[in-house]
Amino acid sequence: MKLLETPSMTRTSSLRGLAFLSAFALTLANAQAEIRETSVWWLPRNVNMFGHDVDFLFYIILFLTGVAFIGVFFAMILFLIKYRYRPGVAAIHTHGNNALEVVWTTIPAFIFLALAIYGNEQWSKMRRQTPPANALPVAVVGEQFGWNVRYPGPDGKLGKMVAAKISKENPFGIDVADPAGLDDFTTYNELVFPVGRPVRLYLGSKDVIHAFYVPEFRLYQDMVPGRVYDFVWLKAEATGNFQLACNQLCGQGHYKMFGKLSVVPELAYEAWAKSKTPPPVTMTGR
Ligand SMILES: [Cu+2]
Repeated sequence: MKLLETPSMTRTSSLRGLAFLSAFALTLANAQAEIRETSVWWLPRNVNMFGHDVDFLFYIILFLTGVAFIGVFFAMILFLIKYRYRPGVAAIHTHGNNALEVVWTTIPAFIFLALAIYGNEQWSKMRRQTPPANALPVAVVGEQFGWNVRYPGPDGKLGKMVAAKISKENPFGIDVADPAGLDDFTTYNELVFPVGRPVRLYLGSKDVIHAFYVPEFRLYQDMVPGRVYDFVWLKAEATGNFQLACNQLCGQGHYKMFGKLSVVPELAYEAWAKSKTPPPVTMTGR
């Protein structure tokens, strides 16, 4: 193939490469211009009540692995120099040291066990605890490629969601027999959460597996079609603008599947909710 390549062909392909690169750079620039507000080089700031424990675990693991990394490399470099080949010096054969082996196996085993127990405890705090009664219920249903969001109306209650009823016409799988759903309002790719108040999520999917992911909440949850996940909740501790990103490769438009998420004071949330005209009463619940 190389032999058949003419100079003009090479030029065309490098031009095409250049066009691709600039398109890629443009996409990146666009992504940067989005509402992401925190660092891309280190952890984004944490605004969720549960995030502190996640970060704590992250830093402990980073510290432990950092110490082990430095120790291992230090010993390796030291040995490389100390036991390098020198004329006239014979190599020493060793069968190891049992006591040392026991020590460096036991210590990491206990560290792993402690991390597993601690991590499990944090996990059950986040996902197995019943959400507080004053939590704002918000339904989020992923689809190719966007987020259907449903908020309760003045009654504070969401219509009952039934995974089996989720369809094109009824993205939330609303049970029409439930009057609580009549005053609900919906948005698309737009979420507003009140600060300092727990938010209980009802997550679902219309088509394929999506994932609810907000880095600043340290929150990730897969949404498998056929299920409604009602055990995920959070409490935002600070206001700001964030991105709800889909974190499960869900098709060709996956990259553009993000929602604008703002955390605002409770009063601002209420004003926003009031500004959303409730839809006329329909039997599909949309
Ligand atoms: Cu997705």
